[in-house]
Amino acid sequence: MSKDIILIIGANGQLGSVLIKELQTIHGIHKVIASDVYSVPNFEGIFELLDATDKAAIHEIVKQYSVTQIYHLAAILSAKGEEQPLWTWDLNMKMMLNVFEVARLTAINKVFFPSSIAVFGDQAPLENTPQSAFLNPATVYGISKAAGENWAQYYFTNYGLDIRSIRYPGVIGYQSMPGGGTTDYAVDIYHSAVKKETYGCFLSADTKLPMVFMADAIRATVELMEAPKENIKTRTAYNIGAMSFNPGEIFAEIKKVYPTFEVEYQPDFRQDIANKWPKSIDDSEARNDWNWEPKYNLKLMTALMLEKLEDKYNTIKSK
Ligand code: AKB
Repeated sequence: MSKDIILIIGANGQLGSVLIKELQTIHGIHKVIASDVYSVPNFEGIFELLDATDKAAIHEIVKQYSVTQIYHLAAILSAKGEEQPLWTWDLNMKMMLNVFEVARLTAINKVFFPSSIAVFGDQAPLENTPQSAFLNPATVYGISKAAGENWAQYYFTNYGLDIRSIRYPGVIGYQSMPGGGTTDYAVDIYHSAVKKETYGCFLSADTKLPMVFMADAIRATVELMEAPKENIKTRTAYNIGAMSFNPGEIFAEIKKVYPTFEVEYQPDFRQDIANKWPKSIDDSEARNDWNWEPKYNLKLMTALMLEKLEDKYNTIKSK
């Protein structure tokens, strides 16, 4: 069993709520401290209420539990962020810099900070977007992630702080719901299909975006964090790719299982965000440096999403 004590900030979010279980399995349930600004009922493990804009509060938890690693997952995402740009910037930057500063001043040996494909804008090639493409993000969320990547590089260069990061594409899982993102449609659509509702899609049928299944996203995170330090050549954030599809293609895949399922396309402001994001990702550096390799494609993921969501809704009905 590992000697590390892990603090997860944003443990109730889409990724955090799944990652926490994986980290509990790897490190032991008493070695993982989950934290968020709100609590969830029946949480199994150690949980602390934590507002990450309060640096002293983060410091206190790190001291209290002798934390050695932090996964900082809390952020306002792309679509929600556009509603209140300055508030989003303040919040995302403050939480992140608080985490980096506490890590610098304590015995933290590794930090995980998620970045996103939102760092790219219309100056980057849309297909096979390279690791080192020019970054001109069009959303406040993307700007905050691009700044965060540069801060990660700065803390590594100047203080030797081992911060590791991934530019996540849209993450799709049955365990948790995303909130406030532009790629959220690719989770919502499965829920509508299983509930036998018509889905109102906020992106057009041909809007291709890169996506990753939750199991692959979690494995990527753990593999990056466990990779030997000398293998980590990118100190901003790694591109990872897994699959790319558009709403029309995911609809067609679902329709094979639910022939009566229907989608209505009602593009809104999120269409403009998606239009500037990569359609597919060149992740050769992640593959070379820490052997990243996705396992799920659209077909495999759809089969699993529908099976697991059917179980979930049937259990709810039978209660
Ligand atoms: C979003 O849509 O904002 C996120 C992301 C791609 O970072 N899912």
